[in-house]
Amino acid sequence: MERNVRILGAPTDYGANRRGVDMGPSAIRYAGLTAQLESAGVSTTDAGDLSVPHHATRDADAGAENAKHIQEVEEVCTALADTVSTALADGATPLALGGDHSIAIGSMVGSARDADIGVVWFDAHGDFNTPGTSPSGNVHGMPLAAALGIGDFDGVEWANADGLNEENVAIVGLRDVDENETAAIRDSDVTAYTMSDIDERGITEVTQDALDVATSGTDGIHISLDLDWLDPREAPGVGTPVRGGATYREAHAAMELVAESEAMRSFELVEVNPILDQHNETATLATELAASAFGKRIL
Ligand code: HAR
Ligand code: MN
Ligand code: MN
Ligand code: MN
Repeated sequence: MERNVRILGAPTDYGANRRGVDMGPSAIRYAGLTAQLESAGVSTTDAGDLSVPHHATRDADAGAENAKHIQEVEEVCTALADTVSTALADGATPLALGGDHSIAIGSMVGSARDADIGVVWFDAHGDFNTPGTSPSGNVHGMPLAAALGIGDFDGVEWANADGLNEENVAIVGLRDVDENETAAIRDSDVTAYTMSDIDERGITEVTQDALDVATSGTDGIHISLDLDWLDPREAPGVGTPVRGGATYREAHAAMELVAESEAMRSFELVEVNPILDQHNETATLATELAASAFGKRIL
């Protein structure tokens, strides 16, 4: 049966301190997302954007210093979780467009509402902080810990992804992790691959291992693609660029393996910041990688 991808825009930057990432959904659409997806042989439906509270209507310093704008993040993620879960119930594959990476809480909660899922998290960062460990208070550095109910997030109902367990989470591409975050990742049962692992073993083997972790005993997987996973030379339009990331070819190779796994249940593209981008190239790259993840092949 043909896959129908339902595009869900989440134009929010409440989880990040860089304004501009809220324009990501627009930039990714202008870059030709639907045409790219259709070239991968899937049909698409664009459900438009979730409504996100405007900054002008909210206190700039809302939320605790160690979890900025947590109320707005909750509102957006709760709405996204419902939209993702409805898309799945309708037989579609949700593709969420961020927005900053805090939206992943909503994607994972929705995807794991009626299923056991695994997650592969492509990112320079661990996103494993909690309000207790975060050096910034920005929630986009916390979504994995939140969805897994780790640390301060224990008992935070709206953020907990029921059908997701640490054993089925793999992080790929780490190169910028905070001290306490490193300890939390080590103490957990998630599997983490650094850029050094990719250097040593190659992207194919590492991605395949990550997919094995995520698919083992689960009903399907959520793929979270933070564009800062790529090297800033390929993806300059991100809020928190870190040198030494995945190359253009490595990123495509990884997404092609995602498609080959045939396990994808939900997908998201996050952290595209058009204000910091050059000629929308990061958004364009996001559309191309999405096509690879949905099975686009040259021959
Ligand atoms: N680890 C840092 C923090 O918690 C920076 C993390 C966020 N940046 C992202 N997430 N784009 O992947 O603040
Ligand atoms: Mn991230
Ligand atoms: Mn990141
Ligand atoms: Mn659980």
